[in-house]
Amino acid sequence: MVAENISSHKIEEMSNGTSLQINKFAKLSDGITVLLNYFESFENFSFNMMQNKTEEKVFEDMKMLSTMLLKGLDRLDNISVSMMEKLDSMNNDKAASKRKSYLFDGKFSDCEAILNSDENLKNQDGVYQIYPDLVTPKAVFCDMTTRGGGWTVIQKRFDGSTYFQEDWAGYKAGFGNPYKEYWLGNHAIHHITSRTNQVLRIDLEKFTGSSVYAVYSIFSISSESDKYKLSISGYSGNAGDMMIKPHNLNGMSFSTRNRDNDMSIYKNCAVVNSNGWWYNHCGFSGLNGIYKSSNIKAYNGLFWGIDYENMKSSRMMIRSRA
Ligand SMILES: [Ca+2]
Repeated sequence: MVAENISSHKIEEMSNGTSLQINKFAKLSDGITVLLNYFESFENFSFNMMQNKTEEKVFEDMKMLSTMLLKGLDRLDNISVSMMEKLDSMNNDKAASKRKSYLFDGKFSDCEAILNSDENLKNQDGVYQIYPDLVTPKAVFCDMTTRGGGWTVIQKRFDGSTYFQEDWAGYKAGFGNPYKEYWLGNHAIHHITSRTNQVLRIDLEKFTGSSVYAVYSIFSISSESDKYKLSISGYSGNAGDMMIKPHNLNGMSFSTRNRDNDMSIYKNCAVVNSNGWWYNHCGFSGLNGIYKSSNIKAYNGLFWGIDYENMKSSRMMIRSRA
């Protein structure tokens, strides 16, 4: 088919483009026009097919036509993914130039500051040293890849190798191993999130194989004297918003097994859920509980959702908001 060749040529042209210039949009819009013509040609084709043919022949042609249509849809899917990636990349470049990086006396305050100091570190995920409070060094895992990189990972779990049922002091200081599983520490998170406006990104991997994420465009926690109170809003993503709806954790204090700061007068949600987290009358998120080896529904595990589905892995990370 001529139409097919034209569109595949266009698609190749579009997905091979590496430049992020605005004029790329013109090409994408051309591509959509070509695709629309492509589908129109299918329609004409199917009409012509019906003329003067046996039932069997029509059936055969219809089969061929549906195969071609599916191929076309597949291509459309690829195009939209490639468009989204391009847009995303453009937005990230624009945002990166607006974000502030902090370097005091050679001390990087977070992963973003490290990435901003050396663009060769892009895509170099790994453990780096930062000074969240500008005084105390801390080893941290930096995600230098996801959506432009520069993410300071504040929580990472994937195999249950780290004990997470720590008390207030433990959650304050942080624990675990940044090469493996860990909690960065409320003291550090407070300092990073109070210095500049931060975005929180949560990546979750399910036991069923799918990966989902939740982004909150506003995220910070207050000081220890204010019980590391959570400020969170602006959800987007496909994991479902389990921090604000259906249980609002915005404005809630942090609780641990030895500090009951939740809104329930009957229980300490942190004890019920075997973790340290922000709670209202408990909630539908808790990523610091006891690691489970299946997607069992349990509220003392690593759960996200109104049915308490347990996750295979989780990563919480922050970066400044442009
Ligand atoms: Ca309580």
